[in-house]
Amino acid sequence: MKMSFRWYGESDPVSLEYISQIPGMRSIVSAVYDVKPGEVWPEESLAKMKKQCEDHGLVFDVVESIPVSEDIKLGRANRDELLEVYCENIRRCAKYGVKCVTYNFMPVFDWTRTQLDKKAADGSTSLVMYWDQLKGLDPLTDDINLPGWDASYTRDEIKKLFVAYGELGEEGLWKNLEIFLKKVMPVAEECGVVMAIHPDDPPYPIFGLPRIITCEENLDRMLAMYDSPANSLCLCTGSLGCAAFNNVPALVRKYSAMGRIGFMHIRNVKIMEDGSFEERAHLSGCGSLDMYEIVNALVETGFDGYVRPDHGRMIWGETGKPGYGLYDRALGAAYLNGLFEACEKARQK
Ligand code: DNO
Repeated sequence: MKMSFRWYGESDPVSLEYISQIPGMRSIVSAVYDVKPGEVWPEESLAKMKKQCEDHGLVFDVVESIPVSEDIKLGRANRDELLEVYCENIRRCAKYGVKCVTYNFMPVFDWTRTQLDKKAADGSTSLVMYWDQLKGLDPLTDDINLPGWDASYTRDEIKKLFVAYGELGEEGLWKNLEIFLKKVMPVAEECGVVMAIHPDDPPYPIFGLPRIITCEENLDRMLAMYDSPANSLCLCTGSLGCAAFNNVPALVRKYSAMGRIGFMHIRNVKIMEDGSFEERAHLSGCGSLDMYEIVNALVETGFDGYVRPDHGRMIWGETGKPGYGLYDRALGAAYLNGLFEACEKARQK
């Protein structure tokens, strides 16, 4: 496996120097942030990022994400043009050494949480989703403004998107995903890039928006739509793992054995009785997921893709981007490295 760390570019309060000091750190996961979704990424930006990483002994070989425009997901008239831009961005990333590109097919919003700084008894804070903070809210009539949601949409635009996705429905979204995969995957294959789709977070419908990358049956359906190692998963343990119907270690074992995991996002979550969940420290004992079983499944199936410690808590007084501070993610990387070493040595005996 190749250990990696997400870095938000020059504006990230966590520096490349600090990241390079984490033992075993190899790769940087980043993106070009100076253009809008749907635009071509300037080569100079990619070249600069590659050089900045190299200067710190790191490799920029994972992109998270090339965003998929709503118009592609909705199959609107300008889809073909946008798909061309998408493919060009994959080619450009490959030219600068990128081997893996993460993306998602979630309507309107990426991850959903109700609070980004929930304080635990020990004083640390983390991201949570509590059902009682969502209950009764209706996106068509209420002014919903959840933390982390794209603030660039006006209320009116959001309403229109909700209506459009309501009309499209799950099967419509599947159809548009298939069109996306059939256009993009041959390009990825040609330039040696693995495309890793991120699961819906959380993996069930929110406010009636269709969600399709959610469970084993749907992951199978997605992978079968284009049967190639280029069409892979970004298996996010915390996203799939906040629904009790997903057996995460079993999913990891199955898809890793099939060679269809390009990227692992590893974090722990605690599922509450009513289905709400809290992001917790990476350690198995801190949440609902068994990290040893997850790592062991990767080791036993010979996983050689990318791994990153996902969302950390804010600890030791650190401030910054929720989920993406230095300290707890670094602890996560150290813990995961320990699990990998132990599982690998046990296997060699
Ligand atoms: C959350 C991340 C996601 C992920 C996208 C991939 O912290 O894991 O936002 O980057 O869903 O496109």
